[in-house]
Amino acid sequence: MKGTIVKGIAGFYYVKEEGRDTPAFQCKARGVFKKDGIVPAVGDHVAFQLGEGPEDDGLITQILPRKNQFIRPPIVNVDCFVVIMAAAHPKPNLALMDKFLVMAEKSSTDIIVCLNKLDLAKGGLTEEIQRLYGDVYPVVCLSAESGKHIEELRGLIRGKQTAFAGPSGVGKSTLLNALLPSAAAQTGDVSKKTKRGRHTTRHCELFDLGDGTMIFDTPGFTSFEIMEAEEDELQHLFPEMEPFLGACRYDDCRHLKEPGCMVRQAVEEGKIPRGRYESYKVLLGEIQAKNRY
Ligand SMILES: Nc1nc2c(ncn2[C@@H]2O[C@H](COP(=O)(O)OP(=O)(O)OP(=O)(O)O)[C@@H](O)[C@H]2O)c(=O)[nH]1
Ligand SMILES: [Mg+2]
Ligand SMILES: [Zn+2]
Repeated sequence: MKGTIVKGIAGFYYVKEEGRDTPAFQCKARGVFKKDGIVPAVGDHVAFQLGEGPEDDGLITQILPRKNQFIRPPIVNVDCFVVIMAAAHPKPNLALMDKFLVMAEKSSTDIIVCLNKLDLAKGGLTEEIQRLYGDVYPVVCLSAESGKHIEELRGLIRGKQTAFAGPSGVGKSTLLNALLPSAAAQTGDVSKKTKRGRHTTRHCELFDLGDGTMIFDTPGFTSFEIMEAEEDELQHLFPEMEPFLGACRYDDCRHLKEPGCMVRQAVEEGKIPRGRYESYKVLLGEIQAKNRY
């Protein structure tokens, strides 16, 4: 039988059979993977056998090759990232948004930019998000709480194993519940004092919306892994820079202060949003600082 790991608790893995609306089977994974250094993870596509009796555990016999994998949170096979920020509470952090987008680009997934808490959006924010990202990514502005525009998102993630990325409190679990009420994922308010989320979601779980659409609920990504990008790779993780690459005077141009830089010229001419270019510079600085150690 073929299926997908949707949850892992204390040495047991819960495997949902492919294309069936039956509950997940409780399975063990025997030593075979340990010797290859592979730990089964939520999102894994596996081959498994049922136990002999109805009370017996199943057995995972094979883990199919992974498309990508993440450490924090420990999930694999992400087809699509919905990078989420809130219009307020917590207030939007575009630099962080760009960091998540770079991580998603590096793992070669589809990408959707999502502004949640549309009901709290003030003057010009949605236009600003559209201006910054609309040329390279699908942008959805919605309210998970009222359900406004969530069908637009549902259409974009159909058939994909999708992860929501974004800081605590932006509404990842609320959005999952809006798309799939039976998920009944726990949500938490945003602290009045620190204006931050409370890290409500503690475990990774994958929910089945039918039609091959699956959504991970996760505790949120740490931006740590992003810095595994190489210095000269970063420029390729900003799709709007791509048309201008290779035309700079110097082959190894980092698009900072070098003369004859076509990327900087494109920024001056308004062909690349300045905010995105500023994020590129910040991330490049972080990568360079890391490489110095
Ligand atoms: N006003 C408003 N509040 C929302 C909306 N969506 C979510 N919230 C609220 O935002 C708070 C945080 O939502 P969660 O879904 O727990 O956020 P999360 O991103 O899953 O947070 P972590 O699990 O901590 O990473 C909750 O109080 C929600 O009710 C929305 O569209 N509008
Ligand atoms: Mg959550
Ligand atoms: Zn350049």
